[in-house]
Amino acid sequence: MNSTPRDLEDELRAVVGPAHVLVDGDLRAPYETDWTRRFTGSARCVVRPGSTGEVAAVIRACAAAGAPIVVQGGNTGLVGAGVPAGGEVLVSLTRLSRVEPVDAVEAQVTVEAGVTLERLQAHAREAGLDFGVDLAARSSATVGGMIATNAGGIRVLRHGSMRAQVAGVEAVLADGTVLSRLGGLAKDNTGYDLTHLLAGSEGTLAVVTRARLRLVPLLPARAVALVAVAGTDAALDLLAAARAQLPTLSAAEIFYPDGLDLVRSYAKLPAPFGEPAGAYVVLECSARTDPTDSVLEMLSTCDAVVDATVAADRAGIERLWSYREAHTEAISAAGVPTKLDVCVPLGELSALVAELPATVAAVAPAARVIPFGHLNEGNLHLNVLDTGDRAEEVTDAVLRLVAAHRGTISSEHGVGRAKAPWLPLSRTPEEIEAMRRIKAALDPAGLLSPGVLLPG
Ligand code: 2HG
Ligand code: ZN
Repeated sequence: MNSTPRDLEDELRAVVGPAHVLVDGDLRAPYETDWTRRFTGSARCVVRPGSTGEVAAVIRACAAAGAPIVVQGGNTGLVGAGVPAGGEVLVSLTRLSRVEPVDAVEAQVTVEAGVTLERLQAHAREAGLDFGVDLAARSSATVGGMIATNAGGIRVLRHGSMRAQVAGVEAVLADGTVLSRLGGLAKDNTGYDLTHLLAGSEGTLAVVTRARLRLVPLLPARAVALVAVAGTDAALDLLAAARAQLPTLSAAEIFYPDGLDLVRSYAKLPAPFGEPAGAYVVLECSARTDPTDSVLEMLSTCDAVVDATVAADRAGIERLWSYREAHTEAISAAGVPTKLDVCVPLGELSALVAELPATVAAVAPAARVIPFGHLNEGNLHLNVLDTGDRAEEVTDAVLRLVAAHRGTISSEHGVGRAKAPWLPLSRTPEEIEAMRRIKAALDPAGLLSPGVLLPG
């Protein structure tokens, strides 16, 4: 027989201490709504374990009570996977915040799941190394959440996404079993790669509690160019020139005039150029020695460049990046956006961008779509504002358009609750069935993140 709610909360208090079981609505509230204010639901309670052993005991207690669980890191997710749909026990991992010393010979480090990206970066840099993934939410996003979503960000071009950085994990299964694989061997062909299966599983298969992460060389000399171009096709010509001529290229990002307007009024930034342009590209090169000359040479020979400004000092670099990185906050300040994080082959990018306004207008005439994102991967963040009560219709129309352009409905934010109904646009019935069988094998009672990823 299932325990009563009272029994479970008492058991959880016995595991983590009374101060770390939040039942009161006011205390739960910050955990119950996502950063965009788009997803919200009440948790049965919030539990804050402080160690892997406590996570395992919490999960065992929930499993015995038949209580569903949702796991949360820094609550910076954008697809509703880290907030409750209603009634789950919310397991917050922010107290798992220990970092081990950097292993400089292996260029690896073991950290707990609740460590923020910013802290991981600082820790690696103190040891003369760096972490290969970087993204705008670095001050809050946590390692566990970044593994669960297989986060991407602005350096995928150089180092790949989160999965590529993870050499091993420690994780708790739905019955409380702890899997530990933190040895970090460079080559290990001993069967199924459970680590990489958990990367991108969005909390549906296990709870990641620690990770062994690869580190990359620290490249302190940077040069950033903000480039005005005529439109998406010209941006792709610039990307091709940058890829061919700049071996130190570490980021290539794109945004458009509507996004620039929002960012300028939100962040009080001046117009970057005398004349408005059709699109804007941020290029960054990172190296041991100043890469500015090679950036300037590439820009001076590329016909796609209409205007450009280059910075190599810290303040200038931050200023140029802020035109791109402030998009998320500027858009949220203007309303609650429907966020569609998609990826198409680069050859389809221009057509997708051109067709978006009419596709959105056909189902939500008042809506406006603000595209921006990671040019190198063809990964656009389509943020749609003013959808009114038509968010679902907009999502459907845009994701079908993306699929028609041979794209994927999620590029780096995950599927979550937001896009689970549309998973069949990106995965075959056979693939979805295989995923269901994996889920059923590892979480037969369906307690971990119900409603996330797999369509209902
Ligand atoms: C980024 O690239 C993030 O800045 C957030 O992935 C994207 O806000 C978004 O839609
Ligand atoms: Zn992104």
